[in-house]
Amino acid sequence: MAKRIDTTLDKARIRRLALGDTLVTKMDKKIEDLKLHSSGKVREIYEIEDDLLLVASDRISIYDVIMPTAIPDKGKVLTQMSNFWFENTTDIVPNHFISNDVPAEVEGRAVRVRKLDMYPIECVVRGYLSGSGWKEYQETGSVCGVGLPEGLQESDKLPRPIFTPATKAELGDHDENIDFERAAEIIGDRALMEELRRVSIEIYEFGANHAAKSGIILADTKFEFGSHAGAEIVLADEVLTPDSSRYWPADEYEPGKTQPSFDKQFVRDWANAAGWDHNPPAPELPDDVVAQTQEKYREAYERITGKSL
Ligand code: Q0T
Repeated sequence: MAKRIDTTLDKARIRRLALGDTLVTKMDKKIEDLKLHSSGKVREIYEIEDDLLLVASDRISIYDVIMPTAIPDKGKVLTQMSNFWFENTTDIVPNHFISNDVPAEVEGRAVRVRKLDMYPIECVVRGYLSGSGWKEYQETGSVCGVGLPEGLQESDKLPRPIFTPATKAELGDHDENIDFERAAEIIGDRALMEELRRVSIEIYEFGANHAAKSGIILADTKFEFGSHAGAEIVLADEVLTPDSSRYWPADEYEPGKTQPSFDKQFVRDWANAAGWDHNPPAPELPDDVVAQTQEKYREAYERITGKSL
């Protein structure tokens, strides 16, 4: 009788073979041991090995000022919403997402991403006329060199989404709207700029169509792109979150005026009623405004992703 090979595997070995050793190794790094790469008003970027760690805080900014009171779970909601859009737009463009394997203290509100050479342009897409777009339209009849029909009102839906690039301002400054030709000069490659415009509009349309199914208007949004050795266009930053986009409740949409923000309206209304002049320091938020705002972020997350937080 031939000698039989022992094929008995213990449970631990089966698990290792199925998952791979690296996948079962838990991240043991601490944020305090990482080098800070850069920081914004509401998030930080750290270096981690050859990659970056994007960490979203629970801080909220209103009228470009950071409030002294945090909104619990906001960082987690924005990170998980961005991850949802990354997962669902890979047919349109590759992105910088690597994994959710992050230090325990920032679990859920951080993402490990591939380090890219960033293009120094904000790729803004607008489906509705709001903010600096509405301001520019009233002054010139166009936005970033894109001509628009006469007689549009504030918050009107545009005939089709438009690409309105901007230059990245230093922290505390406002981004400057530029036309397509200026953006192409900055990038140094017109064909590449045309592709960034095409991809930006396609992601926006995908996001806006998806959001519309759950009663949310994605009025406009800002994308950032970079490149690496194997890919000329890689989607970076956070994608289609309420911090990088205007989210409006569709059932309250009423063109001809400024629309309420899906997520930040309780904070704005309370701060204005409190008489705040929008200059720092901002006032501490009362508990009920924090709770209502926390609930709006949770609701946006659930309506967009179909998952519960
Ligand atoms: C970046 C290389 O200003 C920013 O963040 C402030 C907190 C935006 N930013 C993005 C990068 C990214 C990303 N995302 C990347 N994948 N690779 N740089 C740097 N600043």
